Amino acid sequence: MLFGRRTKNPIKIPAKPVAKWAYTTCGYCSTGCTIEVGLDQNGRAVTARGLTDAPVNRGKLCLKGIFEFEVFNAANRGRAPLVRERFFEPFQETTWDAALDKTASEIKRIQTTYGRDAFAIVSTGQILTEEFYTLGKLARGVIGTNNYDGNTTLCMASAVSGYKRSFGSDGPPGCYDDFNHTDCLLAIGSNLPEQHPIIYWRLKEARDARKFPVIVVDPRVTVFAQMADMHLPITPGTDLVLLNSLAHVILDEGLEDRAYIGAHTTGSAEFSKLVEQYDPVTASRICGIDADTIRNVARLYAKSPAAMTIWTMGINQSTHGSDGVVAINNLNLITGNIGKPGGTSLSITGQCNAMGTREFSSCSGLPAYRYLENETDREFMAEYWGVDKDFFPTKRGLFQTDIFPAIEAGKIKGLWLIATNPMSSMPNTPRIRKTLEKLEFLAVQDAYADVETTQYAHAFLPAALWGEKEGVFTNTERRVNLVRKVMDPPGRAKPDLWIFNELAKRFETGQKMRFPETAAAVFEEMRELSKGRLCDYSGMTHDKIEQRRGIQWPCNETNPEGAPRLYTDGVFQHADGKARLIPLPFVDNNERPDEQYPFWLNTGRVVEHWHTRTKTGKIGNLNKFSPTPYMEMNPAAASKLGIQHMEYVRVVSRRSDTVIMVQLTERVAPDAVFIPMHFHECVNRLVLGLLDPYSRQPAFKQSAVRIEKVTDQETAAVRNKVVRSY
Ligand SMILES: Nc1nc2c(c(=O)[nH]1)N[C@H]1C(S)=C(S)[C@@H](COP(=O)(O)OP(=O)(O)OC[C@H]3O[C@@H](n4cnc5c(=O)[nH]c(N)nc54)[C@H](O)[C@@H]3O)O[C@H]1N2
Ligand SMILES: Nc1nc2c(c(=O)[nH]1)N[C@H]1C(S)=C(S)[C@@H](COP(=O)(O)OP(=O)(O)OC[C@H]3O[C@@H](n4cnc5c(=O)[nH]c(N)nc54)[C@H](O)[C@@H]3O)O[C@H]1N2
Ligand code: SF4
Ligand SMILES: [Mo]
Repeated sequence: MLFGRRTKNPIKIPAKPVAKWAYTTCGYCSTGCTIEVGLDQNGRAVTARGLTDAPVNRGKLCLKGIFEFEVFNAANRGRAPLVRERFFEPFQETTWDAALDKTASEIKRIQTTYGRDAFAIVSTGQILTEEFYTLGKLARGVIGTNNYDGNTTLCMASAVSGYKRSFGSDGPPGCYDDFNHTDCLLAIGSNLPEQHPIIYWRLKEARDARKFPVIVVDPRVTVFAQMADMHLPITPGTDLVLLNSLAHVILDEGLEDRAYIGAHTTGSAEFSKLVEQYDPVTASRICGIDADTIRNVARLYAKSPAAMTIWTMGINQSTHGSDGVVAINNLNLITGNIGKPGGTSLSITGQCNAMGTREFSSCSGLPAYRYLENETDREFMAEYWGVDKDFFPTKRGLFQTDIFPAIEAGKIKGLWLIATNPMSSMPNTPRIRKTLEKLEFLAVQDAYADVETTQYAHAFLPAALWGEKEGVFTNTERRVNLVRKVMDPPGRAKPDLWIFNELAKRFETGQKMRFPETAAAVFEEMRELSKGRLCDYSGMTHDKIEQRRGIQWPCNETNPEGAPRLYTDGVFQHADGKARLIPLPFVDNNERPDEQYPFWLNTGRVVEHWHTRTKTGKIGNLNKFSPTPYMEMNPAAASKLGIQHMEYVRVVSRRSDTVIMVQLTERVAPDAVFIPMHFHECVNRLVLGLLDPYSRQPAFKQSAVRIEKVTDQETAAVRNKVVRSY
């Protein structure tokens, strides 16, 4: 292929020797793109392309998807199980039998000595749904600890909690096709072009065709804010005030959908009374958006025949995360914008299978949106799995963010981490280090042997990655898509499903229960027990999913091809079939900038990197665009402190400090800085992470810091390279 200067030194990309294209689904973000991996004659992955007839991505991929096939040969993959007696000793390579025997016997020892809940399990949003379901069966039916959760508490917990409070169930009601029908799009705390590039492309195509207004609410001038019709640079952590005020204007000016409110909601009187207090002038003093803009946006939204809201971590990762989600739902309920084309509350999910864990992992309850608190659900699952129903706890246990303090307090003595790296991703790294040191036993099950959490592990279980195993992922719009096996795992690494099954065999009840070996057989169980539930998979099979290039649940006899939207009939999942309008008073409880710590610290992502960089840090074509940590700082603020572009500075919070390179940019306000989350021993040393009272999700986006000049620039540069590069 030839590019650019055709006559003088053209850039030549040699054709790749592809013998076979293999179908699979991207393992990074929740967009859910279908990928074809090109294999050469020796079965080596040499290239990738987006599948043209895939309904989500229509032939497109973002740069992470394009280079994803390189993870198969990346450095430091886990190839052999490792064990050791104490975490400061060197690891010994061992057999799978020995590593699994040790893990099982440590689980039993800890549970016998300290009680069943003294052993905790924290999983992820990044393994296959069949694996989630099997892990749930193992955790709930065999091991029987109630301290079982996922990293989704850092990510989607507020969305889940908000959907449950408003609609009576989790489950995003909208889809990407809503962009093709909407007349107004409000995007809150989401940087779609960098974090979900292909969803953004879908939005852009729809907007180019129909020219509807896009309003972006974000304290930072993101790429998304730059393409918006209106950018609302909100004061950090005050979205709830803005949303209450939008509702105030709508009700005050009689722009609400009375008929919809009357037929499909309860609680409107209490709700109206609360939002009366949030007139635009009062609200503007708190949220920093002027009163006229609030009125303008409220009118625009309410007068649009169909209006929708999307949001991501700017809402969820806040002390008002769950309330923020409910407030978005309130806005859409009072304007009749739920379940109709272009009118919806669509939470943009994060990890490739954050939805799969919500549907089937049993982290917060039992499979297919069943609850531990519900006797009928407990009976059904106990019978289905062949366990005693009284073996199940009667309410959910600790969230991830409460499991770590429980370790600190000595209540939890053993931990099993599956596909998550809390050493880098949890707030307050120094405290997490101290916490992990206290464990009597830590098992780390990860695809990479150099994941930071192994520093404290007693057993390392090397796992197969995406594309080295088979099963399904569910994306943001409830579309279930298939990951086909493209490649064998390296060395002796094994699929997570195999590891769960082998561990189950080491427990008495596990030997009696059914633990099918293949993902297709596990999928049969999921189909069966989801029949008649909201997340109904009963009309799907692996082959049908591949043929259709993904199917949106519910998929059953009524909807054999799946359904694009939920709640189209206005019947919700609360017992009375109505949605709740919930009054949400704003309580200002964040750590705020003050004289000692005068800057807001905001954190998030860049397009090239994935979370803690275990994957993208080793892929040359991604890492080279963003090789070192950096901090965005406003030039006006920097000049006051005498700080130059590209200089190293020390950033200090009440927790700890870090040394980092400064990038001067007006993307951030003079009283704010932004640091990407991707680098180890970096931003999460500083973050406080206060928890939302409903979802227990940390406020990663709001902390206070001060910035100090560093005189010895050379040492800072060397240290930076040693600690944070691969
Ligand atoms: N390239 C890449 N893509 C990813 C990921 C990745 O690591 N890399 N991770 C995936 C995952 S798991 C997730 S959860 C998603 C996250 O996707 P996003 O949520 O879109 O990404 P973030 O950068 O974390 O945060 C989004 C925005 O929230 C803004 N924000 C901060 N504070 C506030 C506030 O108080 N109010 C408002 N309204 N906005 C605020 C930030 O300025 C930021 O621009 O991305 C997914 N996609
Ligand atoms: N400051 C700050 N911190 C944040 C955030 C933020 O915005 N700001 N965002 C939070 C959010 S939204 C999220 S989702 C978390 C993410 O935080 P983590 O989940 O801790 O981050 P990852 O790097 O994605 O870790 C996943 C691990 O799973 C491994 N892995 C990948 N695939 C497989 C597999 O198939 N099997 C196994 N066994 N292992 C596998 C990878 O190698 C990697 O080590 O970070 C949170 N932390
Ligand atoms: S947009 Fe997300 S799912 Fe699609 S290729 Fe990029 S990382 Fe993969
Ligand atoms: Mo996330």
